[in-house]
Amino acid sequence: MLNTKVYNNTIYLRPGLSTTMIRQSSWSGYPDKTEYYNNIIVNHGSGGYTFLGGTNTKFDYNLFYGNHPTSEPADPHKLTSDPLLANPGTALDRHTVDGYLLKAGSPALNSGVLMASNGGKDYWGNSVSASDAPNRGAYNGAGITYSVPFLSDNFNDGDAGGWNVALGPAANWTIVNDGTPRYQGSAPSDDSIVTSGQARSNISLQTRVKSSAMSSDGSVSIVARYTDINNFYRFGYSQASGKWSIWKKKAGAWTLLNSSSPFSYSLNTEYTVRAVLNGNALSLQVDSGSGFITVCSTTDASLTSGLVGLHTYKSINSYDDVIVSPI
Ligand SMILES: [Ca+2]
Ligand SMILES: [Ca+2]
Repeated sequence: MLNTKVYNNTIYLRPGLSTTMIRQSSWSGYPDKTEYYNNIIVNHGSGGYTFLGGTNTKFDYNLFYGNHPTSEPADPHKLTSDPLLANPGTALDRHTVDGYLLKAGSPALNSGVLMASNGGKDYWGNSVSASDAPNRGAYNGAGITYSVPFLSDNFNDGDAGGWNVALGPAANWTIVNDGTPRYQGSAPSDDSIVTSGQARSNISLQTRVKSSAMSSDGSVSIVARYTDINNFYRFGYSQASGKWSIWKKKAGAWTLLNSSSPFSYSLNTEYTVRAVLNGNALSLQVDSGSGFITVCSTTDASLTSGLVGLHTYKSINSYDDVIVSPI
């Protein structure tokens, strides 16, 4: 391969990984004159660079941040300051990459080198000028001043990438469409949980939920601080009690922590619910149509960190617009 240009990528390696950052190898001969421009390479792991027999490789105007292995290449216009990625490490799939936007004040803004025939658009559809210096990295818009959630999924890409079935048959979970794609848990007679994200402590977990069937002892819930199927908090509505409740499952044992007053929950009606976990303060909020009201709250200190999840027990529920935000 001759004269390849690799430019305006954002590469992120999370802590604990040793994945090679860039590797050249022989594909019926080693590459010659490969040039890397305007890339952001964040290395919080221990991955290095391997060029083997590649020749005339050039790096310029790249930003290298985090760990700097001895194999990291020289670069005449290298930056090593924090690129201020919005919330890196939060992508579920290629449609949930806003964590790689640049925050206002990023040193990567407008500090790249102009590339000929750059295609005119970045990954998000922002324009890329044919005459002005671009950003470094894959994002070419202005620095953002809002915060990007830890996790945000509307399932509108038709898949549930980033979600893992933790309990029950995988076939219980499918994307359905009622005008917008939603993620449905169908467990009319059993128990199912899917989880996503990274272990976190203090969060707001919000989703829209709609039940199409629920047995007399069924429930619909969202889950937080999940470490395994025996340890998590559950926030949801139980048909048996007719109330919203917060439960704890600790070392496999269920504890009902608190419940709301009786609630008239309707099938085929969408509710927007939110669990807020702040230290040992736990609350469950439901959107009344004119703002969220806290229907149930409690304190418990026994589970401190974990994933988020969706829980369906003896019911059929679809979830949409899952948003996990820092608080
Ligand atoms: Ca998806
Ligand atoms: Ca949707």
